[in-house]
Amino acid sequence: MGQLIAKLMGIFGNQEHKVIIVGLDNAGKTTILYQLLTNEVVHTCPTMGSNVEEIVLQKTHFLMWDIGGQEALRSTWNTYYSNTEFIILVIDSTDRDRLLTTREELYKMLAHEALRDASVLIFANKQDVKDSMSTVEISRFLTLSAIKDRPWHIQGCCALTGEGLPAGLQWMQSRATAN
Ligand code: G3D
Ligand code: MG
Repeated sequence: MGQLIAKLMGIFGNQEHKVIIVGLDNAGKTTILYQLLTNEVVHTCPTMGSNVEEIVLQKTHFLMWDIGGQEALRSTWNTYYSNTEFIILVIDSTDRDRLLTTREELYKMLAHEALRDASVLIFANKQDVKDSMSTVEISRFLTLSAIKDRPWHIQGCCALTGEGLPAGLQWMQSRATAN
């Protein structure tokens, strides 16, 4: 019975898909979340706990958890993992110095049992800044082509204007309805 209801909800698009937004502090996670929600730039503060918002795209409901990215908080990320369908990894494309740390955090997440079935959307944010790293450069550094056990997608974006965000969300929506 429960399965039937779940299936019917799937057909009618009322199923909620859990998304966690992760990435180092200052990457633009909170700005992305509120840009998606309101199409406006909000004044953000470093996120200490988490922000959670529902975003609906063509009847697909995403429950998005924006988790604080400071070093001290990264060890708490795994408390948010259960039932996650999508990981949005936000990268500050201007932050060359910390791309290695991002890479380590990415592979730690991919190795986590609770995230075994999660797809990954990578936002290469701050593409508006001159000399920011391109999606090709970031893909190479993160060796994304080696990820064969799940769907992944990298999308360049600018959270301040919203450019690139709809395309990323669209990818998630197509994955969500494909499952
Ligand atoms: P976080 O939630 O990942 O920690 P925030 O990051 O959303 O709080 O953003 C951190 C800073 O980066 C903010 O600047 C924000 O305005 C800026 N930012 C976010 N996205 C972009 C972008 O696409 N381009 C540019 N140029 N800046 C961006 P402040 O100055 O408020 O700390
Ligand atoms: Mg934040």
